[in-house]
Amino acid sequence: MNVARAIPLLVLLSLFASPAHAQNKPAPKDALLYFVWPQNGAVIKGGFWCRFGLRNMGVTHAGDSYPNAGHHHLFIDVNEPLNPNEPIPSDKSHMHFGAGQTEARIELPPGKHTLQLVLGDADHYPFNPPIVSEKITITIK
Ligand SMILES: [Cu+2]
Repeated sequence: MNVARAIPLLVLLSLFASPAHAQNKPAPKDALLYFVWPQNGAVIKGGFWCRFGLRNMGVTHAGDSYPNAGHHHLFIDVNEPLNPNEPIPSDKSHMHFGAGQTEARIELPPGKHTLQLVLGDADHYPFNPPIVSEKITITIK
């Protein structure tokens, strides 16, 4: 894309982005998001069940704005920092579990991969403070 076309697009995008979300929903300070499985450093053969752990908050469906509750997101091989002012993207590396799932069957190509959990609110925004797990590295054989 050339610069002349890129600039109006950026202006347009920022116009759409600005009125979005007045404030991220508050999360309890003691909320803890973690991997039940796999553990950091795990070497796994083939597909696996990834199990999500959450303490001191609840799991609900996307679209449900109960206080202190959200739905899980699994980031696979994501290196960009989390932007708290944007909804969590939805693509192959940002998986949403909007039906309230607490586990998922994951198939990844052989090699090293990073996994990280992020809790999102009814509208897929991170909480304040963001509730994220440790970023773990696993190896698929
Ligand atoms: Cu979501």
